[in-house]
Amino acid sequence: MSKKAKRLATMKIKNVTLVKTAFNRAEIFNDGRAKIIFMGRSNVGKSSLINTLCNRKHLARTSSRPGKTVSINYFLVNDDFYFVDLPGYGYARISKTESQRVKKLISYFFEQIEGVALVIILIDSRRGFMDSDIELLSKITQKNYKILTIITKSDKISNSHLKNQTLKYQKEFGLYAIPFSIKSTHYKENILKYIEEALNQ
Ligand SMILES: Nc1nc2c(ncn2[C@@H]2O[C@H](COP(=O)(O)OP(=O)(O)OP(=O)(O)O)[C@@H](O)[C@H]2O)c(=O)[nH]1
Ligand SMILES: [Mg+2]
Repeated sequence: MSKKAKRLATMKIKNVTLVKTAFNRAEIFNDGRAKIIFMGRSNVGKSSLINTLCNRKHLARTSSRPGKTVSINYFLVNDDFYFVDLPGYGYARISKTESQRVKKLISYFFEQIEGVALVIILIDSRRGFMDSDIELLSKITQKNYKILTIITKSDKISNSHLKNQTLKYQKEFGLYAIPFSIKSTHYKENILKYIEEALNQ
């Protein structure tokens, strides 16, 4: 069976393993497998989203304190492709040195990385796109990656506000947007379907 046909038959996430943690440039690695990248500000909910998609509570470590993920984590899914959890950026209370380190590591990562099937940018439903998001997005838009916006913590705002926000971001940035909340199973299938389509393109 072709890889594509196999994915269509098995997009259910069956197994997932953390195979690599990169703290610095030298540790960033590439292989032939496709990658789904999760990027966004500290505390926006990247690691929580990965856990929900994989049906695992503690696969990627999460915290109410911003700056939990400090390394680039590669999770191998179904022995086929990677979910890559990036460290968060843009947290005001983090030291300048640490903030610079994270930004440089992410920029370098995007310069080096191959096989990107999709970049998922996570945006907090209460905050919207912030300067640090735009700064990093502008660095990667030249690369012509397929980009998906996920509006996180959607349980924190009303449904009508969420609808307006979703449409606004789609219009403003021309990026398809899907809401998400860890408190509902409602959005997960939609996101998995989008990921599956990106992998098969
Ligand atoms: N109410 C609510 N809280 C959420 C949601 N998603 C994540 N959180 C909480 O937000 C906090 C941060 O979540 P993480 O998944 O660690 O965020 P992150 O983007 O990985 O953060 P860094 O690793 O620091 O960059 C945790 O306390 C989560 O429980 C959501 O949909 N709704
Ligand atoms: Mg994290």
